Amino acid sequence: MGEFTGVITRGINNIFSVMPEHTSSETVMYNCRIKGKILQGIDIDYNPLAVGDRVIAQAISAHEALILARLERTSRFVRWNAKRECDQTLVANMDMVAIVSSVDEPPFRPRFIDRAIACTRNAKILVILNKCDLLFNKDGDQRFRHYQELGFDTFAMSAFDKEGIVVLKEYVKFHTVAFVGQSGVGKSTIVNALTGEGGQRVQDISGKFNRGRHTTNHALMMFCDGFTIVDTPGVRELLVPHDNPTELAETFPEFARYAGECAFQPCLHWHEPNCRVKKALDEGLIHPDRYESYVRMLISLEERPESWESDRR
Ligand SMILES: Nc1nc2c(ncn2[C@@H]2O[C@H](COP(=O)(O)OP(=O)(O)OP(=O)(O)O)[C@@H](O)[C@H]2O)c(=O)[nH]1
Ligand SMILES: [Mg+2]
Ligand SMILES: [Zn+2]
Repeated sequence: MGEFTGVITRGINNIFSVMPEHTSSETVMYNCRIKGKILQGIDIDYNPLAVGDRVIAQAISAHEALILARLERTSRFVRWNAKRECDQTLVANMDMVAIVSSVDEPPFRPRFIDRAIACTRNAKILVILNKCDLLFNKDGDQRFRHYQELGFDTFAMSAFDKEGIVVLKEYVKFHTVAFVGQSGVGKSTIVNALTGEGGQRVQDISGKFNRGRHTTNHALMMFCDGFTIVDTPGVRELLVPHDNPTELAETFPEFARYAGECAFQPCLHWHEPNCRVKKALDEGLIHPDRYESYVRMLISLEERPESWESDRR
């Protein structure tokens, strides 16, 4: 086959599964390593390749190839890896990120959703509330509905309810969707219902939900009829990437309408005087918990060691 372009569907310990483009059968999958271990021209990152990356590879046998280069990414879901002190791309080139949360087991955590939004670069967002068969508290319900008021697509469902899955299928049709969220919210259960195959393992919980257990331990891309899905492992903590902090502010659509009127430009809407966003907050035009969520992310950026700027290059 020689050189070909393909997409990474899975990566474990620097062995990547690559599906060549323009083939319809999943059986033609290549196990790949990076040629020479280092990819040319790629920024130092936790991992140079992520699921969804398009690569140029060279076949060395019927089922093995070497990855020569990574093509430019159109989008990514990226987080800060605190242990390694660098940004880590979890999924690349998806056009939609489905941020899955749950009513309970584990409890609804809107600040996790806010972080996941801030980790999404250049993809449409769908905020999913799963486990709607469980009882939801009023605050949570109000906070979830706020995402819709902010202009995000939202969908409340139960993975066990077939009608909900049919509606969700319409949302994801013609898209490449990455499912992200805390561990145990039901990502794999939803993915399995959508794909109609028991591809990813689902954790069976009896009794109290165990926070520490992660069922899905690597991201996996699956090709379905009319859409493509990436299931990802749940993370307990999601830290926002170390970008320009103004980019963080831009992930809050409710700030945008006021940001142009701030006295300082660009404004972080924090300690700056005559900040129109803070005025809007005081006037009750911005949800206080969303603002709190923003400030916490901003502080987490400030707290990162300065060493990394110089380490990075
Ligand atoms: N009550 C209820 N339970 C659900 C629902 N969806 C999934 N579950 C259960 O939640 C548990 C966790 O589901 P998973 O699909 O493994 O969750 P996950 O988000 O993939 O978890 P990780 O792979 O660890 O990130 C399983 O016991 C599911 O049966 C739902 O809509 N309602
Ligand atoms: Mg899972
Ligand atoms: Zn401001």
